[in-house]
Amino acid sequence: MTGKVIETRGYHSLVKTKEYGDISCILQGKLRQKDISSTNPVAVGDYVEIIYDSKTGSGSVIKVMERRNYVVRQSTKLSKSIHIIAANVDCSYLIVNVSNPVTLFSFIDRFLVSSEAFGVPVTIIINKKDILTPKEIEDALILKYIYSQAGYEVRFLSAHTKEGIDELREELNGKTSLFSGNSGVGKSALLNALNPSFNLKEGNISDTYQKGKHTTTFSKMLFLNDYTAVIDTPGIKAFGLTAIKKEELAMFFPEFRSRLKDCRFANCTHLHEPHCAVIKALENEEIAPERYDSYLKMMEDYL
Ligand SMILES: Nc1nc2c(ncn2[C@@H]2O[C@H](COP(=O)(O)OP(=O)(O)OP(=O)(O)O)[C@@H](O)[C@H]2O)c(=O)[nH]1
Ligand SMILES: [Mg+2]
Ligand SMILES: [Zn+2]
Repeated sequence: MTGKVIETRGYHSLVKTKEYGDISCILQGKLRQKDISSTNPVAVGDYVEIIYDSKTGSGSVIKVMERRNYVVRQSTKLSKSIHIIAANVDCSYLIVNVSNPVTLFSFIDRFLVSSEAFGVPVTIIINKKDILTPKEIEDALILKYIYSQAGYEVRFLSAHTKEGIDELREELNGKTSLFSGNSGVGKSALLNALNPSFNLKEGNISDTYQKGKHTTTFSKMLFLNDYTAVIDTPGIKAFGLTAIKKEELAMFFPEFRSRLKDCRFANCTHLHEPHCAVIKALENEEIAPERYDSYLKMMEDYL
C-alpha cells in the first residue's frame, strides 16, 4: 500500500492513505541507515510504500519513492548532514519579519539560493503588517524593493487582521506549499488564519521577544481541501548551503543569472574580473548591494 507522509517525528511518521486514512508508522530498520547524509530518511511530503498491520492499525514504512524535489536545511556551516524539511512541494513561502524577530538578509538569500538550486519557486511574505511602525514600514519597503528587483514576489500580510489571507488561500489552491522562516515570524499563525480549524500552536506574544523560542517542533502537512496542502515547519535558525558548487552559486541569484552570458570570461567569479556583467549591473544599481554582499559572504564559505 502506498501513502503520503504528513508528519514525521524521529523514526515515527503519519502516513495518509486512501484505504485506511492516516496510519501511524515506524520506519523499517533498513531505511534508517540508507541515506546517512540526511538526518531524516523520510520527510513530510514523501510518497512511501508501507506494510499495514490490521491487528494494531499501525504500519511500517518500507520504501521511499523518488522525490520530485525537496527543500533542505543544514544546521551549521560545518555540518555535512542535511535535514529534509519537506519533499515534493510546488512552491515555498518564506515568511519574514522586519522586527521581533527581524529576518536577516543573509538568511533570506541563503534560503532563496537553496530553493533555486532545488527548483522550488519562492514567494516572500512580510507578516505582521498590523504592528509595523512607520520606520518598520520603511524597512519593509526596502526589503520589498530589493527582492522584487531580484525577481521575487514580495507581499505584505497580517495573520491577525487577515489582510491578504483570502488572496493567499486562492493562490494556494491545488498546490502543495511549504511555509518556512525563522521562529516567531508567524508561520503557524498564518496557517491558522487560512483555516482556524487547523488549531496549530502559536507562540505567546511575550515569547516572541525571546530569541530561539521554537513553538512548532516538527513539520506537519495540513489540507485546505482534498487537493490543496500546506506544510507548517519549525523555525529555521541558520541556513547553510548544501550541494551547491562554488562555480554555480551565481546561477542561483536570478538577477545575476540573466546577466552571466555578458561577462567577458566564461569562468568569471564576479569578484574582481574586468568586464564582469554582474559588477557592472551592481554599479548601475540594477543589482542591490545587499544581494551582492550576500553573494560575497556565501563565496567566503567555500574558502
Ligand atoms: N501582531 C501580529 N502578531 C502576529 C502575526 N502573526 C503572528 N503573530 C504572533 O507572533 C507570534 C509567533 O507566531 P507563530 O505563528 O507561533 O510563529 P511561528 O513562525 O510558527 O514560530 P515557530 O513555530 O517557533 O517557528 C505569536 O504570538 C503570534 O500571535 C500578525 O500578523 N500580527
Ligand atoms: Mg509555528
Ligand atoms: Zn562576472
